Amino acid sequence: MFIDEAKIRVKAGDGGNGCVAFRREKFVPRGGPSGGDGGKGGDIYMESSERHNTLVHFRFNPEYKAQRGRHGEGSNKTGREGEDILLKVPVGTILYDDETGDKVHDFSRPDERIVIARGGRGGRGNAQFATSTHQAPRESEPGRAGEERVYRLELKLLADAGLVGYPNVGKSTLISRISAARPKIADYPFTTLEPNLGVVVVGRAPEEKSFVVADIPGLIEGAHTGSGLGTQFLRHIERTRLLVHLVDVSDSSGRPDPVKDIEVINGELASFGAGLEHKPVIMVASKIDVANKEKLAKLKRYCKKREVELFTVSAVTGKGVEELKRAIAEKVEQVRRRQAAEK
Ligand SMILES: Nc1nc2c(ncn2[C@@H]2O[C@H](COP(=O)(O)OP(=O)(O)OP(=O)(O)O)[C@@H](O)[C@H]2O)c(=O)[nH]1
Ligand SMILES: [Mg+2]
Repeated sequence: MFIDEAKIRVKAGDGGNGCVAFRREKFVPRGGPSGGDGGKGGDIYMESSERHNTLVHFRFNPEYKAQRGRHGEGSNKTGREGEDILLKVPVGTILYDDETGDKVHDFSRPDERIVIARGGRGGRGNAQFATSTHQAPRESEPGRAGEERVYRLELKLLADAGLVGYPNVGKSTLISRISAARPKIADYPFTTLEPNLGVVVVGRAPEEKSFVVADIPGLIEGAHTGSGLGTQFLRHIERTRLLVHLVDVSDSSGRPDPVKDIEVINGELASFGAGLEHKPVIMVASKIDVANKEKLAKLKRYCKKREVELFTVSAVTGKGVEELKRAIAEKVEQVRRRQAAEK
């Protein structure tokens, strides 16, 4: 199981202080108390959202402080309330109190909203302390402190994009280039035996987008009948929003025809029987630093004819990797929106 985690510290706004003041009006010799109450401090809310998929935004930004309430003023003016803060988390996030380890909330559906730190109440102004026997009170209250807490967030990751292709085409090299995942990479087939998940961040905070990519073992002809590592692990990408299909266009693949490679892999995906062949695909020509020109040209013609998006990438030199990252992020977003609308 792959878990994304983050720790955040939240501090709700303090309440504003109550005010001590007395009315001063012409012709009224001794005005009564008129100190207003302090405003309430801002609350901090947490809400589940279908537009978020990972917790990385909290890693860049682990502290949140809501605005304090304004102090009360004369003429019975209550201080303005502090503004609330709303933190969005992906559906599936589980919130724990970091100190006690207790589970606070399980965000299992979209648009669930809870308060995670309550703002402090405003203090009462002296107007509130007046009684018939105590007509000129000089006391007032300070605002209460806003709640301060440390939480741990946990999210079981589901992949948005699945890397597919023959063994040795550079799937693990690519995921290690675009995420913090560090799978084993080696110059022989079937290096990857278990799926690896990585969180990919595109753009800079606060506008960054993120998605989860899965690197799985390579497929070969006949995988659906058990050749190589079989197709069992394809269930890990059954629910991804799209596939990224890597085709080795160098001579190291030992296979002469990249188009045949694509057809074999597509055949294996279809044989798996989960509809993987109908998922949106981004095609990637990999190892372009050592590309065989004819292979690359043939792949380009094939993709053009079929109107399939093709990116040319070297995971070793980094060429084309940024463009690919952005394209995957965009397509993930598109599919995510479409799926949310269909619900
Ligand atoms: N020249 C070059 N070599 C690459 C590139 N990407 C990967 N390689 C090499 O190709 C070999 C296989 O890379 P991996 O990332 O392990 O391939 P994989 O697709 O994960 O392979 P399996 O896990 O066996 O399915 C390694 O020796 C990498 O160094 C690239 O862009 N250019
Ligand atoms: Mg691998």
